[in-house]
Amino acid sequence: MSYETLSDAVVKGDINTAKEETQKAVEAGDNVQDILDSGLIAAMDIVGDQFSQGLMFLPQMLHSAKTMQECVELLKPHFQEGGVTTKGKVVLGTVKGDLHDIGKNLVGMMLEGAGFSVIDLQVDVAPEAFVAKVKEEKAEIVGMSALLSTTMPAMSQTIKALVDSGIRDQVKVMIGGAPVTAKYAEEVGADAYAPDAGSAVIEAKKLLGID
Ligand code: B1M
Repeated sequence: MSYETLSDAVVKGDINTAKEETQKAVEAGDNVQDILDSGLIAAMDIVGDQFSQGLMFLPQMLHSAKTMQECVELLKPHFQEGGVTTKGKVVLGTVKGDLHDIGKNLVGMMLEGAGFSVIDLQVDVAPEAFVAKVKEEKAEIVGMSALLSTTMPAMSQTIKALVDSGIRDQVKVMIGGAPVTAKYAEEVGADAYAPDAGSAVIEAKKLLGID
């Protein structure tokens, strides 16, 4: 199925049409991952390009983001495989200085759907806040998201904070976000990098030795 109307609606920030199109696709039995990838994420790429070219400004970008988030809410129940959360605890957040949360939310949703327990610290999360939550929850994984090249260093600062607090060897670190690469993950000493939400689940399972 083509998701042009859906994509267009997200780019324009037309929440009603976007939600209608998402609902239609769900009811038609479309694959949820396809709706997400070809409809919603594709729209965000267009938004990003238009913003870079000066064809779109911050308020419109925000409106598109809100539209996408409302559509993702409609897809959410379809990501859940079951309510049991037994695979492990993940403390998740977008790093300090960074307010982008759509990708992080998708990662959290997919992890929960796969049976992980997710503690979401939301956005602009300071290194100390990650450390404190990992300690408090005895989490097995800490997941960090960054969408800005200027906030990527906060990932390495958070890893350093884990080392300084003496718990680095008790928790696995996974990082991701559009500007993040596997090479960067290696450089900063993360245990895993995932390019998208689906891969984040695969990597989280690998980190904990789950098949
Ligand atoms: Co911003 N923004 N933004 N923005 N924004 C980008 C990222 C940008 C690339 C746009 C552009 O210029 N082309 C650019 C960054 C350039 C750079 O540094 N490389 C940019 C900029 C510059 C800015 C501001 C600085 C603009 C300004 O103020 N002048 C500002 C910064 C604010 C801040 O954070 N301090 C800003 C603000 C905003 C909004 C608030 C308006 C809004 C965010 C709303 C929100 O998130 N609630 C926004 C948006 C929407 C975008 C774009 C258009 C879309 C981001 C998105 O949601 N993508 C974005 C352009 C783009 O990415 N194409 C852009 C969809 C999402 C599903 O993908 O987040 O990549 P993504 O997540 C993926 C993977 O990366 C991965 O899985 C996800 C799902 O598959 N993943 C992980 C993500 N986290 C992971 C963690 C993991 C594993 C995988 O493990 C833990």
